[in-house]
Amino acid sequence: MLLALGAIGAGVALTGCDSVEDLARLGYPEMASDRAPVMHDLWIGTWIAAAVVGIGVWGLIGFAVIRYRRRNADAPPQKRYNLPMEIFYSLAPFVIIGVLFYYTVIAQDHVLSKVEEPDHVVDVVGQKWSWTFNYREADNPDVGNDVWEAGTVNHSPDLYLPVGESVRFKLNSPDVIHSFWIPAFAFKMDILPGRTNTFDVTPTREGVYSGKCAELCGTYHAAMIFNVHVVSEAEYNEYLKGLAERGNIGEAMGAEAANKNGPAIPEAGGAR
Ligand SMILES: [Cu+2]
Repeated sequence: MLLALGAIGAGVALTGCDSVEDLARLGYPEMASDRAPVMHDLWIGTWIAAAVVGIGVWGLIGFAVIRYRRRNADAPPQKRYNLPMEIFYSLAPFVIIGVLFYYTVIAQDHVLSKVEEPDHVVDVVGQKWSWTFNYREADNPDVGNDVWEAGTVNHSPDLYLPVGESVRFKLNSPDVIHSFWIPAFAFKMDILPGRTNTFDVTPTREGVYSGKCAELCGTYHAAMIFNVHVVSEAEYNEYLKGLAERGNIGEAMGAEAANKNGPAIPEAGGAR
């Protein structure tokens, strides 16, 4: 028990939990999208399953240590088996995996579900080694154009999203496999060259969150960070109008186009 408390204490210290709410989420990020709660429940459920298994194993170890402790100098019998026990520990892992699999599939279906008509569409380009965001807002009377913003290795781009409105992300890569990840949204999806992956999400909480590439994609993978600003509709439109004023009208779907407004990406040999 002391060991367990010690392990929990060390875990809390190491993960930098600084409030009771952080602790209650067991390190899960603060939730900022409609997809996050179901992933949170899966996370907590998995921890509960792990705790039940852990306590059971510790209990059995303790029981065996005390019940079968050495009482005399004779060596214990070396060839014994216990059939029910062996069947149990062969089957139990399959049962555990089956239950976790079942709940994972349910959570996955929910997270991947599409909305009928997304309020906004953002074409994301993950290029070596930054991001380009194409906002498809030609039909939005407040903006009137498709606009884009591109980051570079030296400048992480900003992604603006209106709170409470659904967004469809279309993920494209002109070069290698990247992975689009906003931890607070509890969502991550690979970006594969030659194919467009899509997912829908509704940001639910205003704030600034971090986004990153979750696939080791080359030399400057670590530079593939971006800032996600979940803001009011008015602030969103204002920001996109600013992009249009900077001349970022139309689309920037390739790495070359994406990098034209910043310093060139340093070429790295063998990064593919
Ligand atoms: Cu990447």
